[in-house]
Amino acid sequence: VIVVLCGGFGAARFVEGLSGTAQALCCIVNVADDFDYVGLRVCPDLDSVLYALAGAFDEERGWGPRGDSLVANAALARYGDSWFHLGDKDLALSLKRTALLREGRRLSEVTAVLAAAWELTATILPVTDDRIGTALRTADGWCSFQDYVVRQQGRSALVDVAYEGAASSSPAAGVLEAIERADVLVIAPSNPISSIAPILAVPGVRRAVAERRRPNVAVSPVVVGAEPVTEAERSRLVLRRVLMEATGRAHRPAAVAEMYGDLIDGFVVDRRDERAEAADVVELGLPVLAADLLAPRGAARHELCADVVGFAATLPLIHGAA
Ligand code: FO1
Repeated sequence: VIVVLCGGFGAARFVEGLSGTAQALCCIVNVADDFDYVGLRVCPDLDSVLYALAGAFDEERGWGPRGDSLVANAALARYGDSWFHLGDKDLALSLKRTALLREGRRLSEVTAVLAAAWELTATILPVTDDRIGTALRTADGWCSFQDYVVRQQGRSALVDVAYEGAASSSPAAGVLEAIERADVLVIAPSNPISSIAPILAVPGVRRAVAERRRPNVAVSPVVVGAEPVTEAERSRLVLRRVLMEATGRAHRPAAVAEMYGDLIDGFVVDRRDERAEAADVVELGLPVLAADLLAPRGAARHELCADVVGFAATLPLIHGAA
């Protein structure tokens, strides 16, 4: 079994490449940017992973299923509630999720029901069933993640980041077991501050990753040597840079490797960054694989994912040694 720690957009491309390969797949997903929108529970990262595994994710737009319409969103504009562009099909998913949650079911159970409706073979686990939230602080005070990123369009400078509720949350059933048992654990190329850090902030998760006696690898979300192509890529890059800089880090692959340093046995950088970045990662004591992280959908992406898993399998265990 391969376990992947996932955010949304960055992880979506990666898990799509992993699905359909020989090994079973379990995605442990961030929920700290979930929020309530017009009375509905919206879970952007769970949904991006679900659509990606179903082969339906709209990569161009960066969220939701391909070919979705915005009829309800346009109608909501009348009531001043259209800042979050939840498409019509996507709205249906959030409606169903909210209905099941109101019956008293846990988010992890609800996610399993939704994944089954899409006939997925991979497992999708929210890291916790509890409500946790990334909070961002600007000069005007604290605000929620979606408020800052989508409603305010990330206009003001960030000075701090916090994971509300994380310290008192518990991992969802199956999360720690999946981490313990996985043959390979991959930290997806997701935002280290807003996607991976909240997963690791759920009590027990970081320790379970550190105590594994099988390889852990991380894939760089940062590619320095290529310009973003789509608006979705550009906005994720800007958000990642702002969050990394606000927390005192450079926006570089080596800085991401350093963040995960005590948890991983190897790090994957884009081949365009090999010359500029690999030496600094090796300096941290980590073996490096250079691969085409921008591989387009289809065979190239499956190959990338197979290479990452193959690389992990060759690594001597160095994590948790400190
Ligand atoms: N991101 C945006 O920048 N604007 C949107 O209108 C928007 C709508 C949206 C709807 C459903 C969904 O699952 C995700 C959506 N996202 C949108 C992306 C989401 O907010 C991401 O969590 C953040 O943009 C950070 O990656």
